[in-house]
Amino acid sequence: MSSSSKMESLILQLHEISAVKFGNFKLKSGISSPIYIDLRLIVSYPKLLLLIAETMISILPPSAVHDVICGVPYTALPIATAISTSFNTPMLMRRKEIKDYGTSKSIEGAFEPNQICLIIEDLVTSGTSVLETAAPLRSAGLRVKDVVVVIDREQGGRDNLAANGITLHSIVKLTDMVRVLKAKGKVSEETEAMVFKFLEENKKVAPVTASPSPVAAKDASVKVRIPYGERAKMTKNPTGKRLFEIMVKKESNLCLSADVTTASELLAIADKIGPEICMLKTHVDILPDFTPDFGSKLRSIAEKHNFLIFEDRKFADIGNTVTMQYEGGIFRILEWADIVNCHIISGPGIVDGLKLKGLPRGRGLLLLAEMSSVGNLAKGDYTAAAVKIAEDHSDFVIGFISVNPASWPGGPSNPAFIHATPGVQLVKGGDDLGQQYNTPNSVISDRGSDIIIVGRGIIKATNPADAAREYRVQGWNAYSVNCK
Ligand code: S5P
Repeated sequence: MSSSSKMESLILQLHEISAVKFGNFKLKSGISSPIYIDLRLIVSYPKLLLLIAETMISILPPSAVHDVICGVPYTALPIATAISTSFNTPMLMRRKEIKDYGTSKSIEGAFEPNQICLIIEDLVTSGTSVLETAAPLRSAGLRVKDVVVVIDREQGGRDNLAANGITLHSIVKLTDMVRVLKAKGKVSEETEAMVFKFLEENKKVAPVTASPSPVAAKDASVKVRIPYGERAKMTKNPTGKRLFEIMVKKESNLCLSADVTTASELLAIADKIGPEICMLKTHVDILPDFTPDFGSKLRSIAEKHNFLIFEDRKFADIGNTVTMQYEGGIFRILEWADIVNCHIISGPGIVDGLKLKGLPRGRGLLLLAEMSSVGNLAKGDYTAAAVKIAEDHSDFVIGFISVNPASWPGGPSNPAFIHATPGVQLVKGGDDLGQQYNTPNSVISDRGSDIIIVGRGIIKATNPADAAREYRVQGWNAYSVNCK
């Protein structure tokens, strides 16, 4: 059989088992599509599964060499298994949920650093799922350069993947598939026209999270955001302005939460990850070897790599007390931290207190408007009160710690304010103590935030520098894709 008749036979078999359906379907990206492809069904047709597995490998160019393969969970797992056993290629599995106990591995299987891993996927629309699998593979030290899929929906996935250094290979493109089905009398001319029109109108689907927020799902492909550079001109606070400018200069909206256990480790990681970040967040009170020169040492690293220092002090007391906590004590936070944050539980007096000390030094303040942990009380009226306080003190308040600013009534507020969001990892999940994680793309693109704050996702990675680069690239792509 020639390769094109093999392809036709495969397309017809997929149609035969109803893996290709025509109608009106809502896709993962939120858009409605006249065609829906469900390759989960192939597990019931072992011969077809094997044919797909063999065809996938046969279409790869010689450049797509690989040592191991990894299927994107879950639909592609049986395909990857079939390829693995047919071609005697070792397989890896990516966990969707990372456990915070045991080995906490996100990749199962044996591999060596720098081995090349080929990703196997059933279908690509925006490429999000492939990127979500590539990221932990890369963080684990593997190289990912190619992905092979059964069907390319031709809706931007190829470009989104290429932007992340991954070449897409597909057995069949959606338009070719519909053309074959039309030629074989399986679909009408109207259906064919409808699918082509849909593809024409939806050529570029922004990468989105596995579970987009309802707000984002409505308009995931049409959101437009004001560039950080423009917003730098809107803010009244010099530190807020510098932060936006650094983000533009370094193409980074990544804040490292340097939650390590000693000051020396903190300084080492700041120097190592510095080139990737716009901001470094500290919890100075967890460092047993803190010395008075800590601040000046960290500041010289911050100057070297051009990032701001954010002490995550979460002040919460009355105005008079926080002035002393900010300036005095052992830590002398005011001396070295460009940015601090506070709760608003005690009312606006806390901002007045911090401002008294911080504003003359040009420092900035973030208000905790929302929190990432399960069952926290910072929502609704509380969040709205934070916005009001910020507006009243826009010379000192530079923005918010937020979780889903797109869900706030009226959206993420005045663009002069910056949103920084903790609870970010490459896969959605949580820890055993209430932390909840969303992906960089979900936080920036769907939830309308500006900065991803990442702690353990980088600190605990096998190679923190590689992981930081991956977060930076994902965070930046999620921003720039919606930026006009
Ligand atoms: O709501 C919040 C606010 C903050 S500042 N949730 C958070 O997790 N944080 C901080 O972000 C938290 O104190 C920690 O330093 C960091 C998240 O770390 P990770 O290891 O879970 O990424």
